[in-house]
Amino acid sequence: MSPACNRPVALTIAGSDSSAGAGLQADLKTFSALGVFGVTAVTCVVAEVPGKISRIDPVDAGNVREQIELLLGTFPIGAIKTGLLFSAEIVETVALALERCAGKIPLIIDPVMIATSGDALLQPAAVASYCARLFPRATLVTPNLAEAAALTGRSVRDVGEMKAAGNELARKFRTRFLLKGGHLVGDRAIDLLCDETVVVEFSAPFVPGVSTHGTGCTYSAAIAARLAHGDSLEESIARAKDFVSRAIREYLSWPTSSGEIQALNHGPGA
Ligand code: PXL
Repeated sequence: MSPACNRPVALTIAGSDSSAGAGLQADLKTFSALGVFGVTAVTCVVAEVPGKISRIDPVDAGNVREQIELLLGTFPIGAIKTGLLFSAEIVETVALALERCAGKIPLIIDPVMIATSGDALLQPAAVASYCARLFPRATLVTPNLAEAAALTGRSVRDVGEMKAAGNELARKFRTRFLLKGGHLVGDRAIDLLCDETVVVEFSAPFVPGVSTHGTGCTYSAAIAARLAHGDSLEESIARAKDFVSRAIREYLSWPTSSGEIQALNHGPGA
């Protein structure tokens, strides 16, 4: 007889990254490394390698909905994260499919809009759907600086501007926002957890010169994994920050004829 299996389960609703450093592949690796069984609802398929996105194809919205409904009806899901949702139609579909678990399962929204390479990943019309349908439902929303600037229409280029933008977003959508300042110049990577008035800072030494492709996906997946284990939100963010910092610090690298390729190290070591 097999022993009782009591791993927490987390669901990622995200796109596939063929190079596997970001997207649902990063989420699954993160879930596994943190002792969580990951299940996936695939929203789109991205043909890419580091630094180059060559094609994105959405999955039919009806199929996205069916994946989510089947999973929610079958597994004891302890936390959900969303990554790249690609279009307004898929954002609306995800919001509808998650209605049955509103308020019952923690929901982390990583509002993926632009890749680290600068390529657009989200159709512009989808931003309004995020604001109307998904942010108000979230336990936490995790924009990077470019996404926070796009959502507020403000410049967000230092810690003071991060605080102002974070408090404004939290007030507007009545939920908490984690603004990720990893792209700020400095010797610390600083993130701010903001509600309407209060700000909690999380920081780690900045690691220069490493490709950060997939850090946002990995970070939000790690937060979801810790929430699925039952940690508080602040504890989950602190442990997720440690996990992503280590994945950057102990990055993987391959020499090729066209230069070095790097990827995050979701562990374990060699
Ligand atoms: O890192 C953002 C991101 C998220 N999801 C998918 C991606 C990327 C970046 O390339 O491909 C599927």
